[in-house]
Amino acid sequence: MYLGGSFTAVRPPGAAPGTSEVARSYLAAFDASSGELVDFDHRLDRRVSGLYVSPDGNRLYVGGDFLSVDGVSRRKAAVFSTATGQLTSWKVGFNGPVRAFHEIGSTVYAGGGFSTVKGVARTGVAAISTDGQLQAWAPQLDGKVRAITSVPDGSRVVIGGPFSSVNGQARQSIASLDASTAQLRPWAATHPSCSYVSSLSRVGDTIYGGAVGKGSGCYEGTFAADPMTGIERWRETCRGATEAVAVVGSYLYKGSHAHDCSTAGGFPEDYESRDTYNLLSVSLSNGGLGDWLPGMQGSGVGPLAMATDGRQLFVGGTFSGINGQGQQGFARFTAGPDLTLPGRPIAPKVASVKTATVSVRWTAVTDRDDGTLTYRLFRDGGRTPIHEQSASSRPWDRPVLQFEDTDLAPGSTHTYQVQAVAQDNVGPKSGVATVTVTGTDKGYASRVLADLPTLYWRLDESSGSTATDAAGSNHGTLSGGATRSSPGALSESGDRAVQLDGRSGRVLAPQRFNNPRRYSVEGWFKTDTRAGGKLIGFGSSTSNSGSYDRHVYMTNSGQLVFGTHPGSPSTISTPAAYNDNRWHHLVATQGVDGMRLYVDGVVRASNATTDAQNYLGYWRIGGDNLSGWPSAPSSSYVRATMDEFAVFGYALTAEQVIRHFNGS
Ligand SMILES: [Ca+2]
Ligand SMILES: [Ca+2]
Repeated sequence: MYLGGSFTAVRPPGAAPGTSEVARSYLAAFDASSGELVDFDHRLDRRVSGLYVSPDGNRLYVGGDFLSVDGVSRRKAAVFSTATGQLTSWKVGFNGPVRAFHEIGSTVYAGGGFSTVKGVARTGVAAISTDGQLQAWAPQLDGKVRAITSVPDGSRVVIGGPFSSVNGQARQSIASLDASTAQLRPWAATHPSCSYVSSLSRVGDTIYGGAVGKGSGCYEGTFAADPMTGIERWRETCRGATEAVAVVGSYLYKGSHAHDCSTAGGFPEDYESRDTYNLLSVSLSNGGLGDWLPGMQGSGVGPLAMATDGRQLFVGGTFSGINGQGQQGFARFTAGPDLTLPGRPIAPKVASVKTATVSVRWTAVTDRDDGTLTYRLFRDGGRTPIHEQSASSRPWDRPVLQFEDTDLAPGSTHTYQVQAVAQDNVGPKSGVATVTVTGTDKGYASRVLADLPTLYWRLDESSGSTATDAAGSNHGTLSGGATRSSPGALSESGDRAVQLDGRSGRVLAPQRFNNPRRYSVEGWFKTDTRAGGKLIGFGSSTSNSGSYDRHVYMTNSGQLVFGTHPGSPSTISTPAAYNDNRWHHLVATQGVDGMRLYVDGVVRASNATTDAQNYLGYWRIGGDNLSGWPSAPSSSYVRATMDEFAVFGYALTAEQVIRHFNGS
């Protein structure tokens, strides 16, 4: 394993900076299995920024800013014998840094930021024979080359880098060239002028690459393309420069500072104020984000280099740690054993509101390199789980899981603990939750609370503008034409509700939620409006939202529509109208089974849509934007009395919905 960079010393893993250091001048070699430093010690006078081993394994090409090796002149490029470790006689001077090499037959193509090679004009890329003779091959570029690969039969060279024209034709940051004549060959995919291709890797009949953007909103993801046509098979568009890629197994690994992967099924910008994920993987088949998400510390960019021996992944960059452990500049990831444990779940939430039954709910945890975890639920300190279930989770998408423990003795007390398991690693057990089993079925609010709402506004206050959260601290705020103290939906005395005027009245949750994809919204409404309006919604803004879906609105004729926006509106509607001035119970759920819309305890409409629009938003009752939605009503704000609003972080089951409804 050869390593090049800006370093002047290396030290073993775990050693503190300045200790156990061995001098190495910008270039070093290690045993790829043991990590032991190898006796390959050459004195370069400036940094190394490109390394390449010939396909036959005999030659190590080194490029960079250096001018000499072991006191001998080598301007920006040098070749070493891998068998002896000695500098070879190959001597080709460049007037600017060399970043990339690619050998085809007896020709090596070199790319970088130079404009002459051996004193002859060559901009960004040149062809040199393996015995050091400059070839006539000379494409005309207007920029630099960062990466080089070739098509499977070696007849074409594909170059990537910050350039915009080749041979007088517009070619933005990627081009395919005849390996003999330097004439342009087809490359169908285009790249925006604000980004450039930083890395290329061909595996089999696919060329993979990554891009760096030069401004906000620019393409900075990865792609897979047909080598001969340049037609892309997929393009992954996470934001945050991709500096390096490597293919191992069925994933493309990328070193980047990804800060918004909402378009790749991942996290949106500003997710929990966390800036970046530096180490990610995407599926070779479709570019979808993988489960491998190690932590990297100490660097805002990169990793800057990735390499593989087909089984292990080697990562280089300016980082100081990996997964919270000291690891400066270089790290190795192996196929096994599984090193990271699942996290420790917080103690489950337990409640008993139904005779002889306990509801147990817990929030999924994550594991840095496993996306699907199995959960074991233990009762009363037992060694054998009473229940097991698997679920997928990501740091930005952790579902709430649940289990109903039935046939328990009323009055008995039980404890519950949960733990997560991944591959061979058993995570730590959660704290203990204790509950006493009820002998009688409890009322509406107890039933709702037992199902662990994310927020629950009873709307019973008689004054002020706060909608107190009975489940926690997501207290809502009434605004516009929202008035208090209307008689409530429930039969219990003292229940009150909020009246919305249909023009500006609404109640807004203060907390932003990240791209809910498994959730339920619940509430009661009473209206005789003929102008429709939004009853419950999710939107990106605290005023008129730019992104808005996961909403239930009433059409002018009184039908209810539940809609999400996974690229385009996906809606389900009730056949019946509900603007009859009676109280109705409304629940809308989305989860792995799709979307469901319940009215008065019964499913009235459903579909299989599991996705929605990816953004950070606020839950609300009352109006918000409805522009562009099917059968949109005259009014985006509903004139209605609303009560007992709740949001859950998972899809309520039909049994839970009817239990709530029957508790009213
Ligand atoms: Ca693991
Ligand atoms: Ca109420």
